[in-house]
Amino acid sequence: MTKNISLTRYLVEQQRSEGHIPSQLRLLLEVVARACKSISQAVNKGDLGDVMGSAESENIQGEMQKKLDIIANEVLIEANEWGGHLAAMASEEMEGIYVVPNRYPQGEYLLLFDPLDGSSNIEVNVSIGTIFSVLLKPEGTGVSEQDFLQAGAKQVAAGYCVYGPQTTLVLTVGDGVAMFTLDREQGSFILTKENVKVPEDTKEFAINMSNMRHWDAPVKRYVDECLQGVEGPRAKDFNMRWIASMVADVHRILTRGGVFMYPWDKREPNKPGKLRLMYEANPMSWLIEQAGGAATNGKERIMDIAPSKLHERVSVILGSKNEVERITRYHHEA
Ligand code: AHM
Ligand code: MG
Repeated sequence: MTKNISLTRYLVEQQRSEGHIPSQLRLLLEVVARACKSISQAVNKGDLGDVMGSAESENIQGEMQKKLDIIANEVLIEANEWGGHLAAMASEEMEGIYVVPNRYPQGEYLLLFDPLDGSSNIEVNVSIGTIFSVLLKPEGTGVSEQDFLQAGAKQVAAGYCVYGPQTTLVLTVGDGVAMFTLDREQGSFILTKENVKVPEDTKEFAINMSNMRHWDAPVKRYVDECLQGVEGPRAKDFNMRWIASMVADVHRILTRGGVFMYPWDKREPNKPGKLRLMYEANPMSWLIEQAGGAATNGKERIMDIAPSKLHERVSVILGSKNEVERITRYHHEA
């Protein structure tokens, strides 16, 4: 790989060679990356800055907000609202959509994000991240929440930034998955991996085992077979990981394979799952598919689900293809 390809150069070359990225989308992605840089700075300050702890408020999902949830949300909005590339934004931390104010030109894209994924890991200094998804606004004047309700297959760009030992931005515009590491001396994201591939088979699964008694039979069957190791039907020993930051778990899977599950469970039977479709499951599913993996809700491909509301939840099974297909088959057989 040619050394020192910045995100800017990568995007310009994508635009030139494949015509994948119109200039407005290129600007949008650069602005999101810039926002991630500044969120990364805030995350790194930790107890030295006024960024830790609870914000003493609740979001629309009934979850307590941390200061960093709110800071990251504001950084993304302020960075993106003035550039003329967006019509509106939606976030895990805002009930309704945020329409670009009249004082700025309106663009043709819609941006959705989970500004700070893995909030429970902030205080314990474990990797957290930002997840984003980009859609095109349907034709017509004005913009409404309805415009956002498009299946994941309609995404035109998706990615995440993980704030861990390194800050890494992972991106797809539908031409494979590329990873960029933040070079703090240069202040820019540098391409460090291209054509990322998820191995089709794996011996590693990720699920919150404390919910085991609440799972549905197909999930129990799959995990039980993994736990039986060489003595069981899978005839191999499995390893388990659970970081409780989806960005970090997905990053591991994009790096060395594995399967991630946050399935429906009986704790709140009326909710299809914990994770949100539009700004968590869809972008991660597209990245995983672009890397040769698969993503389903147990029954169907996540990216084919037609959303009925902005903060819709979904059961998530994603990662190494053969494993995801097996778990999906167990659901169909049940
Ligand atoms: P958040 O966006 O409020 O941080 O919640 C999503 C996170 C995911 O990153 C992670 O996979 C999951 O919630 C962990 O949940 P649990 O604490 O139930 O294991
Ligand atoms: Mg999240």
